Order: sequence, then structure tokens, then C-alpha cells
Amino acid sequence: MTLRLASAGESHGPALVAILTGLPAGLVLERDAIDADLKRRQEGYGRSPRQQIEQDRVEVLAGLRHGRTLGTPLALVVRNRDHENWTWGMSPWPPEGEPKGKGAKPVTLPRPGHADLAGVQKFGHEDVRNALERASARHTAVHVAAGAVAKALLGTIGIEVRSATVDEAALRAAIDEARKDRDTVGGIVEVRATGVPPGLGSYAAKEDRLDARLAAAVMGIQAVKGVEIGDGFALAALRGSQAHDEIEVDGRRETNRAGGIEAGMSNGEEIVVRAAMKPLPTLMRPLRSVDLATGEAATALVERSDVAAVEALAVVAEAAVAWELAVAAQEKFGGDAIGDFVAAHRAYCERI
Ligand code: EPS
Repeated sequence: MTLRLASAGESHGPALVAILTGLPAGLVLERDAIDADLKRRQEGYGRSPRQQIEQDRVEVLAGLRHGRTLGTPLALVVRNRDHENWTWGMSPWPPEGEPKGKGAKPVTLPRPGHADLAGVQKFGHEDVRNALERASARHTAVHVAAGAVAKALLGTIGIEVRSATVDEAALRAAIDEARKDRDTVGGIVEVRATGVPPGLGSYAAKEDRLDARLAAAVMGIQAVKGVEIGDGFALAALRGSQAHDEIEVDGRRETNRAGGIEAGMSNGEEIVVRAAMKPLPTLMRPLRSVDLATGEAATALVERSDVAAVEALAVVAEAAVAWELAVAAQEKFGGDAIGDFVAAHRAYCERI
């Protein structure tokens, strides 16, 4: 069975939800491990006061019994505590009574760099909020919960995924400066996966390629504008003799410029994925825009936001990479029961 993930949820709606299908039965999940990743996502330097309102915790509605997966769809929920301030504005049903609380007034000032303008044009919305709510990075919370489930699956075959921001000290200094200037910053994060056997993904078709799948998954995260695998863009400036990782007699490599992937397949080395995040588009000193209600020149929407979410991106990208590796591992080793999955991995490793 293919591992699949569907999610739903608006930033200030009642909750974020994810349904994971195709997980083998008998996988042990630990609530604390999932909640620890949710907490890591919230902790980054430069986050908005929203993170003091939220205390993300996973709830499981289906697919788990006594801490073990049932092999049936796993339903995860992360509630938005802030929703209580938006009960009128984000009511799923026509709200009762006079408009009150946050989100009651329509947003008509699209922010350059956010989903606002193209979102209302595409879907025919009049209130920009109808576009920005789902486009918000808030829903990455439930993807991090799904990533923690993926890490549990990968852990059964010795694969570990972790992440970090690139140049943390410089990033924090840049965040402090930007906050003073009422501006925002982006940054670069790196995800590494160890213990990945050779042969996840395939060169057989472009959609099978592991690098293409990882790049799509990471590029699919809000505000990501660039993804590279291994030495990525820097390889373009090298000669072939300098760029490739020579093969030792045991099949291992001394260098890893390929970032653990050759021809769309893992090659047994550490997988290294980097992502570049643009500066966040909600600015306290807003850029030029148009008021969609009047057609007049205006400045963009100003609302509570983060100065940076780069440290959060590291955790979110880690979850995205973990999920894609879990999909590729499940595709390769299969099995309805976790023991089948582990045994298939062991037999494969013995063969190669
Ligand atoms: C976001 C805007 C901010 C961020 C949010 C993403 O939300 P708010 O307007 O409620 O302060 O804090 O991220 C989260 C809430 C989160 O949990 O990551 C946006 O416009 O993308």
C-alpha cells in the first residue's frame, strides 16, 4: 500500500487535521515524541506572539490502539487555541449575532509575497482572508506531526532524520536587526538523513526519482524558494573530476557531494537537502499594494506576524523529508505488518 497524506485546516479555524493511509499495522507511536517535534516547530527565534497562544499537541482520532497503528487510516488533529478569538470571523457555518472578534472585517489589502492577490483572483474570493488562511504556514504543524509518525516508521529500519539552520548565530543577529527595523528575514536550513539504504527511489521515471520527490516536498513548504541536494548549485562550477564521489572497494564514498542521491536513487550515503526561505511577506512597514475594495493605491495588510520562521522551517523540512523517505521505504519494503517491513529491509540489506 502506498503511504499517503492528506491535510486540511485554516490558520485560525478550529483545528488542523491530517489523514495518513498505508501505514503498516503494529508500528509503535509515542505521543511524547510527536509533541516534542510540535514544540520544536514552535520554538524558533523570531516567532510571533501567536506561538505563546498555541501549545500544539497531537490528538489521534483513529487508526491507533494502545499506542500501535492498526493498519487503518491514522487521523491526527492539532487544535488552534487562537480560534477562540476568531469564533465569529472563522466560523465554519454562517455566524450568529453581530460581527465580533478577529477576522470579522474583510481584508482587501493584498501583501506582496503572500497568497493574497493571486489567491483571490484564482478562487473568486472577495475577502483576502479566504485565501490567506489556508496559505498560512500554520498548517505545517500537522505536517510535523505526520513527519514524527514517518520518523517512527523509518526508525524501525535504522533511518534517522535531523535538521538545523545554516549559520544560526548570523541568523539570530539578522533577526534582531530586522525586528528593530520592523522588517523580516529568511534563511537557509539543512536536513540530513542517515542510515538510508541504497536504492530508495528510481531512475525509471522522473516522478520516481527520490531527489525530485524530496525537492517537491520541501519546495511545497511555505516561503521556500530554493532547494538543493548535496552540493547542488555549487556543482555546476566544478569539473567532473572534482564533482563526483569516488567509489571505494566496499562501495562506500569518502566524499558526499551528491548528497546521498545519484540518478534519483539513494546511494547509501547521508542524504543532505538544503532549503532557502524568502523573508516573510507580512511587514510592519508594508510595501505598495492596491486596495481591492476601491481600486486605489494603498499599502499592504499589516497584521501580527513573525520576523522570521527559519528555525521552524528546519523542523518542517525535516518532517517533509522524513515523510518522503517513509513513502519511498514503504514502496520498497512494503508489508501490512511492521514485522514484514523490517524483515524485507533486512533481507534486502543482506542481499546487497
Ligand atoms: C503566518 C502568519 C502568522 C504566523 C503563522 C503563519 O500567524 P498569525 O497571523 O496568527 O500571527 O504565526 O504561523 C503560525 C501560526 C504557526 O503556528 O506556524 C502566515 O501568514 O503564513
